[in-house]
Amino acid sequence: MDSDMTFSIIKPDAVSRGYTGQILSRITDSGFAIAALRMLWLTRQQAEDFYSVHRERGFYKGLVEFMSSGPVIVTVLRKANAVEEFRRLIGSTDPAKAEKGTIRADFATDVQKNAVHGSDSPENARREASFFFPAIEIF
Ligand code: 3AN
Repeated sequence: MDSDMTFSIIKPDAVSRGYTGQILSRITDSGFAIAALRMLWLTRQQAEDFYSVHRERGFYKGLVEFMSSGPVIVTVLRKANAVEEFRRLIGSTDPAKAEKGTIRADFATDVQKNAVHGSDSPENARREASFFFPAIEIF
């Protein structure tokens, strides 16, 4: 996994509202190649482990509950400068503050149910991708 890759989750709110196809189209239309993709339903334990960096935050418990509330789509995406480019495409954490035309501005509900996750550094992209995919399944 190199610095031209990032990791993303289409979250339970967006999957359950039927936005998976539109969000994947936005992603590939923006020049990202899909290097790995899977649909799965996180257990509470997996959600706790994935978000363990936020353990001390007030929103942690609610976040774990939400992320394990329904199926998600996990993807590894490839593009030059992928982490930064993807965070630009999805917009601010709070959709009310997200720039017009971003995925969160168009598909998210609120700061928790914010439709998508995108890694915040190449190091975290590597860690998060390896949480779900063995290297042999990242193309
Ligand atoms: P981002 O996903 O934009 O990198 P983080 O890493 O600060 O944002 O937060 C991880 C996730 O935690 C967010 N995607 C969101 O679902 C949830 N979250 C962040 N801030 C809040 C908040 N103030 N209240 C509720 N949930 C939050």
